[in-house]
Amino acid sequence: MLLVKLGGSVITEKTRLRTARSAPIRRLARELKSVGQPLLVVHGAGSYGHILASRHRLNEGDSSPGKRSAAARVQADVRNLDGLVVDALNRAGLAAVSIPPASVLVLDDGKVSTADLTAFLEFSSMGFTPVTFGDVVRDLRRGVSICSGDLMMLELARAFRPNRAVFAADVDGLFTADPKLRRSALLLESVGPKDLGQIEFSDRSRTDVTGSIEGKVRRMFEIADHVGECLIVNGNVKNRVRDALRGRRVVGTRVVRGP
Ligand code: IP8
Repeated sequence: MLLVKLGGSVITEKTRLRTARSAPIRRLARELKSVGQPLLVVHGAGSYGHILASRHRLNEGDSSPGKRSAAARVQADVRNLDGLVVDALNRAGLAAVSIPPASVLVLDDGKVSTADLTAFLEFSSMGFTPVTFGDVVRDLRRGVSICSGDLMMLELARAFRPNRAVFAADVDGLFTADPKLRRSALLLESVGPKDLGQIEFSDRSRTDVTGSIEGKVRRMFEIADHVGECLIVNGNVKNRVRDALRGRRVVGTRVVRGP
């Protein structure tokens, strides 16, 4: 079993509301098909989720009517993006089925309270490719909150112990600083908790309601605990996701488990 997350910045124009990047979605769908192994696919929300979720502070609880409509709007938007991804995967021949987090998981103050992953197990054992994504979900304390695709990666990694988890990002991997801001930033071949000190995290990703890059990297350390290998690679480079999933040596960052 292989686990892959298609990052929101690869499959959408992150700063343009509800704008999908159709060509990369189609290419990645073909790459995933060509891997030829059972897959669990997760994707980010990109501009279908983060812009409105951050504008309406959907991660901070309270269920005023305004917030409720915004939550419903964002939930509908991420489903529209998911429809595009699932459609591309089906056209590529993967028999993709969508399993929205809001239907199978409840949070409590942002942490998982209950998760029923039976649908993933059963669809997967029939040869389907389950697809899930960052979503607006119920939260016992906050009313609703945001479940990131990364949290779904962790839940699936824990439950299925895949051989490999691959994160498709819009850069080559994790750098010592933001490579889009600093030309001297160096790509880290491997990163573990003890390396965090040498990374300069910028707060450029303010619209990212699911947290900072540092928080995402910390989540990856948790994921690395449950998988054979955990990698961040550039999803914009043709065949890199395919090769990484196949276990070939590719440019990227290997995330190693914590102590
Ligand atoms: O893009 C965020 O998921 P992510 C989900 O995986 C929403 O962090 C609704 C903003």
